[in-house]
Amino acid sequence: MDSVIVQASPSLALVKYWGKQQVGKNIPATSSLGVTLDRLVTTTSIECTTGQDSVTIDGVDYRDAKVMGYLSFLKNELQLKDRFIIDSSNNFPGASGLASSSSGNAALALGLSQFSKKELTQQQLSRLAQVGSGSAARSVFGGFTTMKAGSDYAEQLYSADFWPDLRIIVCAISTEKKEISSGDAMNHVRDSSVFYKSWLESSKDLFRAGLLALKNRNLELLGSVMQRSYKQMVATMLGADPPILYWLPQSIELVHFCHSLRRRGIGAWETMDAGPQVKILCLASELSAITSALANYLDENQIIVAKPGNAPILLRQSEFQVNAVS
Ligand code: 2P0
Repeated sequence: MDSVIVQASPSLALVKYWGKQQVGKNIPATSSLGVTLDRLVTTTSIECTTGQDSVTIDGVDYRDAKVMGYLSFLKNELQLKDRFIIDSSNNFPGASGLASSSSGNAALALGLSQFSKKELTQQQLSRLAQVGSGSAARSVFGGFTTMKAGSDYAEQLYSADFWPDLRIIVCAISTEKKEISSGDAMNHVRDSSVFYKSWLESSKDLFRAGLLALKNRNLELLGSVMQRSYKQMVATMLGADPPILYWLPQSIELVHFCHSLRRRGIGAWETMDAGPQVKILCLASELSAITSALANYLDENQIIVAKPGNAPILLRQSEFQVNAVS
């Protein structure tokens, strides 16, 4: 039977995509800057079947309207008549704010594209992935990426080796599935937040400042931009009606933890997304000081140290010609 196995890693936003110009294709209202994380991996196997399409994520049947709609879209775009058994698993908590939708949808787009006769460029693949999830457009690339406001694809800015001593500490505070998805939260914020318009304005400066900080590999500058980006994003949620709050007590504890390290001269720069998890950027030279201190708050298995990672890869395919992504 024809099958593929692909792996992709999530894209963490340093400057946030938060809001859509167009909902169906996830056209972003703000420009974002992302980094693909190496240690977090989604592995997706896809095989043809004579039965019905099925999708399993982390062992759970996921045949909901969003996932099946995206699958139909991909099959249509790739002119695939087959039916598929799709089984995806994350080596990190899914749907809890660790960007599993970015890696999951990028893996699905790459995997299914292998069944088509089309040779896709990475830009075409990014376009396909974005329809699944905005952030998935960035996950199609390794290293550092941008997805500009109004665009239907993301681009790579720098490869994974651009900043060798950058580390990203992922603090998995909770494994609970979040109550409201990122997409629903974005739409709710757009429709009801008193801060949404000013967020769209301020995010333009944040994107420009983030690009400059990254170009100069200036962590202090990048960290200060990240601070404003995630906190202003959260402010739009607090300004919605009813407000949305993803943070848990431990999220706030870790935000203060990072602030106090910085007061002591240690560069621990946190960011957060649509969930309670905290991610901390630092330099390799300060990693052990930060992780030792973190051990007072989290168990070892809640701390994942990542580096900038690579683009999705094809692990295995059988019985058909593979079209490489060029
Ligand atoms: C990001 N997030 O830039 C932002 C920051 C969360 C906060 O993209 O609706 O699953 O599928 O396009 O990509 C997570 O939302 O949302 C996300 P949809 P997605 O990474």
